[in-house]
Amino acid sequence: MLGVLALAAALAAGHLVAGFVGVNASPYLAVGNGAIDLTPVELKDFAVRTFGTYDKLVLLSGMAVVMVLVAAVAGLLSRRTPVPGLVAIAGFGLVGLVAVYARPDLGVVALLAPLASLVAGVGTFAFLHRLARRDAAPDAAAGSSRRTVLLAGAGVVAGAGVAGLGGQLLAGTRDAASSREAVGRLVPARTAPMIPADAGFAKLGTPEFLTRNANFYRVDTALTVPQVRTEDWSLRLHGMVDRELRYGYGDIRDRPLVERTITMTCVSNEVGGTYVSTANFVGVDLADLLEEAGVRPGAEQLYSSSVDGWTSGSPVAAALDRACGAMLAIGMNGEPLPIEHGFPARLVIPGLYGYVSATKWVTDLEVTTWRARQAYWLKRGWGREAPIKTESRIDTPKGFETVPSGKIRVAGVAWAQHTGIEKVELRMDDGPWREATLSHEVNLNTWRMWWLEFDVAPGGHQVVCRATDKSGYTQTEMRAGTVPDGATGWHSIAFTAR
Ligand SMILES: Nc1nc2c(c(=O)[nH]1)N[C@H]1C(S)=C(S)[C@@H](COP(=O)(O)O)O[C@H]1N2
Ligand SMILES: [Mo]
Repeated sequence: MLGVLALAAALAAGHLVAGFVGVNASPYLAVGNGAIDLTPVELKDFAVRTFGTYDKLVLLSGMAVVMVLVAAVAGLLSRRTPVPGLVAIAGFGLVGLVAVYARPDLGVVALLAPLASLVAGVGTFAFLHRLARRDAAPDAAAGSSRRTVLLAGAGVVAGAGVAGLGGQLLAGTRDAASSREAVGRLVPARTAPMIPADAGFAKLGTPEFLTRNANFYRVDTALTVPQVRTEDWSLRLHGMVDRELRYGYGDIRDRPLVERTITMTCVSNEVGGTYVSTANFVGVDLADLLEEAGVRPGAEQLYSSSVDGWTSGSPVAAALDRACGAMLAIGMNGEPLPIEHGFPARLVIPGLYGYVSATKWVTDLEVTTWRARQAYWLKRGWGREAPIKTESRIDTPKGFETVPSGKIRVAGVAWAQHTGIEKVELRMDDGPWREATLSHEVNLNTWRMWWLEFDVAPGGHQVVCRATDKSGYTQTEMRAGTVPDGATGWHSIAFTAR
């Protein structure tokens, strides 16, 4: 119990100080963030695939369980002498210090948080241990001093609760929600064309053509969503350019804004997966900003950084290609960017997986070469060039669903951003490939829905889909995993007709 109490005191003290020096300095979160950065790529990919958006909750809970166990065992080993407990708590403190020190987005002041943890943890353990030992001494007035230990323990719990909560409240006062509300309506000078009713087949079980912000898939390494207020935000554009530029939020907002309908996809999307969503993004042309700065010959990589230290490398050519429509986006589906999708500003480069194109909370753009800089996921084994692969997915029927026999409609979605979908074919059991009806094409950078009717007899069935894009490429049947540059293979669904 003493070990766990000391741990609670340590975490709470660190969290309180982090309320002043930046929430990511909280040792618990810093260690979690450090764990994310150190996680081998296969494990990270497994976590994203298995736990989805809950991957962070799973990580934090796992850490909590491990810490409580270690603290409890250290406490048990400290019956005679406080040394094992002190060593364990100090060890935790050191791990916290290293984790905060290693964060690219935290300064030296942030070290105060893990230091507070170290002092509070060690101090609490030594103090409670002394009280408890006195209690166990042969000449102790047993009852009264046991009560003292329990009272002290309760005091620690209360103090830790207040400190932890205080840290949480302090961090909350710096959140970006009110700044986001103050942005008001973003009115694009050029709006995206209206989405026609026949762009989707939601009634047949495919997704809505435009994904609501709340349903838009989310993938990032941030344990706590970065809180950046517009008044604190700026974007530095530098490197191999004729003149370095810096934009404030107003500089971007006051330019003529464009709106584009774009389907984003994550490289961690498995065949049949859901890390694909579509939105109307509002912002400015990345090519405009790059041309203002003047890109020098020999530039290859647009290396972008987020406030939280995450980085991404995109081909400069893709960012400059006006036909591609790369953006610095500040709005999404008629609202300022949601905080978890990168408020105040993010990159969106159609046709490339998110990790090489879609930096959220972006504050720095460096025009450089591939040799000079290596972005976050590149260092961890993912590919440098990562165009989105042509894919298709069956949404109805669901896997292992039972449907009435007779006429059934199979429906789904396909995407080949930048190239466009030419056709989607389906094969039921060992029948011939048949072409599905495609939805209205909104633009080449968005997904397309499809459906096809089959007559199915009672019994088990298997339906497979494959898309062909406008370059003439048909999805390969060869199954490949997501690492290093995106999964391949045909999506198939097994179902039963009754
Ligand atoms: N700052 C930051 N930006 C990021 C990431 C990240 O981890 N940190 N993840 C990228 C990845 S892998 C993807 S797929 C997209 C997802 O964007 P979304 O969460 O808005 O859907 O954001 C990209 N931008
Ligand atoms: Mo991603």
